[in-house]
Amino acid sequence: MKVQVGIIGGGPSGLLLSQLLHLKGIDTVVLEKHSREYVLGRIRAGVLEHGFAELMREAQCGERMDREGEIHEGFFIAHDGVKDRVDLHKYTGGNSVVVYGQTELTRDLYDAREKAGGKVIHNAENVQPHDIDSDAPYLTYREGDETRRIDCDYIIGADGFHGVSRKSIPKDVLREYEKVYPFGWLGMLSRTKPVSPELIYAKHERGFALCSLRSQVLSRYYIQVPLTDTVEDWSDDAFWDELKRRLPAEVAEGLITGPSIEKSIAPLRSFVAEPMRYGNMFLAGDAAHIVPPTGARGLNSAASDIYYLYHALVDHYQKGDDAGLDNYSAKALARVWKAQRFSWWMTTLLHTFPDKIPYDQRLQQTDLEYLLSSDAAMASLAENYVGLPF
Ligand code: RFL
Ligand code: PHB
Repeated sequence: MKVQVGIIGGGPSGLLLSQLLHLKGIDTVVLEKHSREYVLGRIRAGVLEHGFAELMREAQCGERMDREGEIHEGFFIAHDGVKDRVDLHKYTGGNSVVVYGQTELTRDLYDAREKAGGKVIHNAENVQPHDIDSDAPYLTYREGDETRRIDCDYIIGADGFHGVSRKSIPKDVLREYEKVYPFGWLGMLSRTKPVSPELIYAKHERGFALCSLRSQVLSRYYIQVPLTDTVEDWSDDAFWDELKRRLPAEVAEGLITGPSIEKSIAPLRSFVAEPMRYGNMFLAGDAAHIVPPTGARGLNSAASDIYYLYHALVDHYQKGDDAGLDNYSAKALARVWKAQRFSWWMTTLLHTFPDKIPYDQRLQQTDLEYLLSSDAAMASLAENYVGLPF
């Protein structure tokens, strides 16, 4: 098989790029290691920035998002038994975010690819990029007993943090920056009415908590837990009790509990790999960078990579202009690092760090007091949360 662009990974990054390129007449194949059901079973992001929503519409995949997603013009920060509102709309001159689950968004992308007859190969085993530093790169993968080969002009590594593409870049070329936090998030999904119509990020000495949602009948809650905890350590009752302890009393009193549909623990990590291009292979999304979920930046950063790559590839195929491809890594990384900074800051502001010295604790408290008393600080938070311009 020969295609123009071979994409490794059928998560949101790979599927969105494939769909956008298809609409410009550029031929792609997506090789996904897992089944569609497996990919759609992973409960992940819930908050989309305006630019991402626009890209979904450009990909002709925005219809259900616009119908079922919720526009949020603010969120709350709870601390010391009270909650303060961050007015995104006011501080960004009218901007907002869309609450729409990654699962639903991925489903919409799969449906669009299927409808257009797009080539998405599931359960592709042992995917390998070859000759990526040459003008004739190709992919191989195993299907049953057969090894299949796909020749392409470009390879896109959109295969997430544990994928194969980043690992194919020689060690002396790739520079990796990493920060691992000494805790994780235990997330739980439940078919209950959310405790608040807008998200609540809660700072508490027992640990951070987040009240999020997927719709007005589907809640998503998180609590900070030690890395040594497992899902089995947390019964539904224990989760609800701990969540309540970390919320202001008036919020906790209104919390509707119920059985969990899903529970999982995600360790918190910041990671960037540079450069995001090697030869004719380009990295995008979690394959190149990870943030702790506190600032809701992960999926949104992936979308900005896709935005740059999409325009760069269209310029190449339609105008013979390679400037976008040549600048891709530098341009994407500039925005990636800003998302890193913001996610690190918001994580540091709101979590309980086991090894924090009293001086650091006072600084953290002061950081929050300053934020809540300063229009300039609020505007900075709001501008980053709704997403910096592409
Ligand atoms: P994905 O989603 O990991 O998809 C990569 C795909 O590649 C496949 N794959 C391979 N395929 C072929 N061959 C191989 N060797 C392969 N290895 C892997 C995988 O099966 C998978 O299908 O990466 P992508 O597309 O770059 O998307 C990134 C997002 O998934 C991620 O950034 C977000 O989920 C992060 N995130 C959030 N981001 C936000 O913007 N807003 C949020 O509110 C938000 N909340 C979250 C989050 C992530 C979380 N977890 C669990 C890490 C909340 C949580 C709890
Ligand atoms: C979520 O709903 O899963 C979610 C929302 C906001 C975040 C992280 C996760 O910052």
